[in-house]
Amino acid sequence: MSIEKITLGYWSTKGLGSASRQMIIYAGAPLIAKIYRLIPKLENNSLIYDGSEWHEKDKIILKKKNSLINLPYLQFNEAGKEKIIAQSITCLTYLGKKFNMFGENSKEELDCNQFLQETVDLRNIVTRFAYTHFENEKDELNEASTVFNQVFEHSNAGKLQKFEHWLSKKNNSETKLFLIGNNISSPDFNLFDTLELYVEFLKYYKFVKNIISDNFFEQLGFPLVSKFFLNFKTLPKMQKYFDSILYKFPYTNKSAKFGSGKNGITWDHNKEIDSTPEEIIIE
Ligand SMILES: N[C@@H](CCC(=O)N[C@@H](CS)C(=O)NCC(=O)O)C(=O)O
Repeated sequence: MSIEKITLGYWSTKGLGSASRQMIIYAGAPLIAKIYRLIPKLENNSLIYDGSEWHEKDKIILKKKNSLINLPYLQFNEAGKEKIIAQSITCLTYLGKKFNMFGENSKEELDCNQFLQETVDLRNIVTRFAYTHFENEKDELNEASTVFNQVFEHSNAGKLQKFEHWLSKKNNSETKLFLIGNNISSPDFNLFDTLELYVEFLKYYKFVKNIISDNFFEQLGFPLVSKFFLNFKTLPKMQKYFDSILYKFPYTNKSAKFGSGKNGITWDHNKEIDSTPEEIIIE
């Protein structure tokens, strides 16, 4: 019996679609990545971002099937019926349950839910910053320092110390390190994807001295988060994603100040054209 294809619709960026794309590929299910582009355009001498590839086409059609339609969305067949769901965390929960990557019992399932929300909080701090356009560089660097402190400070107020503390309570003799139990689950993908965005941030704003080595989180005093991150990169089933064009996508969309272009820089609409295809199939 062939495995059903799963469609994941999202912009031509990693953003909120990336962790779901990774999960589908990891599970070995055929992925149809529907891609919508946000096109920067000059209108009356000011820059606007045209999202009509989504807003004026598929969104109108899919809204008839799901009033809550948004990006990302998942479209799949279940028991012969077509289903469409929106909300990134609902997509990750659905995929986790479908692929047995949502904990082994009810306690672990609750932990998966907690960690999905915790990873949302972690991601939101840098995303809010990324989409802010500052008056000047000084303001940008000040705010980057605030983000850095909020995430990396070691007091109980810091966001990342929660993950380090949680991992320190686990039995770390296992060579593989996951958030919940001994097996991979949905929040692992969301944490990994968010950590990659922070790596880009740390390098771009020079918060880490050694950018050659991959152990950024260890350099900042989070050895177990670092172990989790480095371990995730070596997982054999992740390699297909790393080899794909999806992994090369920028983190944020064209309208973002940080991460919309290569290596954290802002997308340069004068020089660059987004030629991402409408559909990327990974089988
Ligand atoms: N809470 C939602 C947020 C979704 C959202 O804000 N999507 C943005 C991209 S990150 C979008 O452009 N949506 C398309 C739309 O509003 O139609 C989720 O987690 O999926």
